Amino acid sequence: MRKPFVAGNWKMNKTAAEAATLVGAMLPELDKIDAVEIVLCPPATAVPAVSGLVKGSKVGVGTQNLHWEESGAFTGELSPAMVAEFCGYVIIGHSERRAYFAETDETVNKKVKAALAHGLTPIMCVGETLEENEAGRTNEVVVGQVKADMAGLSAEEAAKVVVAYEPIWAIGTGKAASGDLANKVIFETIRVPLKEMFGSAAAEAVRVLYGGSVKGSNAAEFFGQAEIDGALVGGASLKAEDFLAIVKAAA
Ligand code: G2H
Repeated sequence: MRKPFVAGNWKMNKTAAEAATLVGAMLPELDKIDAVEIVLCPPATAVPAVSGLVKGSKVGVGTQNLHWEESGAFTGELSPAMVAEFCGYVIIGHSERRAYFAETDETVNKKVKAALAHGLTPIMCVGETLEENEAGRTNEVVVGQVKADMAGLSAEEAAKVVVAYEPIWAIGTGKAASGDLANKVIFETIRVPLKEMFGSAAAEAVRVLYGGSVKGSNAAEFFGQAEIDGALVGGASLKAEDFLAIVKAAA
């Protein structure tokens, strides 16, 4: 049995002060929910504040990126140890980073390995563009990402990765994939390749999330699917009542 997992990706929203207000509004309710692993991923400047506020609760914290090197002349970057000082999780390879910040499967793979080496749980994002989807290339693209992004991991390491399937055409557009379709894509392009790469036990242990316009009103449709273990939530994670509704639907 895989424990349901819901992460809020706040993207570039909320100052540290605003983050504290949001956490204050939802933490008491979130902390009552034992059945779901809950993670908040604020922007880096709000991470210390959020991490301090959730201390002693069941809620975890993650950053939205990290660099694979230990230290050095990498202006603007965060090392794995810097992230691990405050967080247990890190989002890696989000489609916005791939599209706007030149993230590639090679850098995603380095970041996943660096995160695991520092005891961080990677929330590794994959997904096809609208163009690839319409050209019937979804399976080829997502299988390629899974294989390249998780290349060289041991089965034990692979089992710790949380994979988020985010069809790019569904991100922030209000146009979510249907639960049935997301389930089918996840089985064919994530679960099956993971089994080939790492064996059944590891493949069955990996939590796979759906991401892309998840809301309180459609969350249950995704969480009712056999292959979907939770959600990576963007826009709806910025309001306490919306995020709570999604986490409750996963419980
Ligand atoms: C996809 C998702 C969170 P949203 O990017 O990663 O965002 O829920 O706003 O579509």
